[in-house]
Amino acid sequence: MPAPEREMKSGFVAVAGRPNVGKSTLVNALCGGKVAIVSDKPQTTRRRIFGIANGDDYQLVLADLPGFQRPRDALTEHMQRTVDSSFEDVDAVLFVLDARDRIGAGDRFIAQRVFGLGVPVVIAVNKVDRLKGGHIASQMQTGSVLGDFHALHPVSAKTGDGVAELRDELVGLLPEGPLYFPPDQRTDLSDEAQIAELIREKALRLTREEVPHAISVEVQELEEKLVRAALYVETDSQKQILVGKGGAMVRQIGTEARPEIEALLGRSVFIDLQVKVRPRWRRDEAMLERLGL
Ligand SMILES: Nc1nc2c(ncn2[C@@H]2O[C@H](COP(=O)(O)OP(=O)(O)O)[C@@H](O)[C@H]2O)c(=O)[nH]1
Ligand SMILES: [Mg+2]
Repeated sequence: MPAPEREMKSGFVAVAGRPNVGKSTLVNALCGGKVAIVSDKPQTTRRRIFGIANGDDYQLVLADLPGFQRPRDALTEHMQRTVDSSFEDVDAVLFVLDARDRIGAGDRFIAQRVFGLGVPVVIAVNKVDRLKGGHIASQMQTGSVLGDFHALHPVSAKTGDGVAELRDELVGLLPEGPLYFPPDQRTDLSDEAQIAELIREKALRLTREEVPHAISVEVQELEEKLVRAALYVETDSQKQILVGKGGAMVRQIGTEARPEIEALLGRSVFIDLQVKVRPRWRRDEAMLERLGL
């Protein structure tokens, strides 16, 4: 007799929370590998990225999202539209709070949105590695009045504390369903898009003030031994910063990105980065479309 088919649970969970609370870091931790780039600069996540946690009998698809914000230009407007549409048709919401910050108007604004969706909301109080027990307890208490939540988990995306329990909780909320992605896949982004994001992450880390927001990366060639990418900025002075003295900054970006790009591709590559000025690309609809934003 053939073995009975194992029951598969699968579904989608949208990840909500203010900028910088650690949504992307937590998605990476839940998926057991890096799918989304992380930085201490707001607006690091610009588009929706599916992070996929695969188990023997489940497939949990997490939608990592930009933080909620007031749109200021075409880019941030696209980002907010992405956030809005990502809450349609999800099986649950993971609402991430920062254990270190005061729970405030920003969190309550998001709470208004997510508790009205009619799906279970799981709250994660993240970054507990930075706090003592007493403070964690009081933060959990404050978080718990945000709405009628299904469960509340203290976690550290950084150390992994509480992450397995949180994953089990979310999987428990999924209906029976098919595999939406091949079971060895951890994200829906193409190799080109993942590489562009990794390069942008290093550029974000190495720059400050207005420069990070002005950077976009496009992979233009991906060959057996070569990755060619353009880093776009909006002004000549931003370009000077990104190029650095004698090209030192852009070289450093390539050096830092290469190990992760090679790990992703499973082969060694030469990385050719060019910094280009594209005035006002954040307001340019055609450019945003080209960049997948
Ligand atoms: N100490 C600590 N830092 C964290 C944790 N999770 C995220 N971070 C840091 O918080 C910052 C924002 O993280 P990110 O995932 O990009 O936040 P997002 O904007 O909500 O996606 C980064 O500097 C992370 O390294 C955590 O559990 N503990
Ligand atoms: Mg993020």
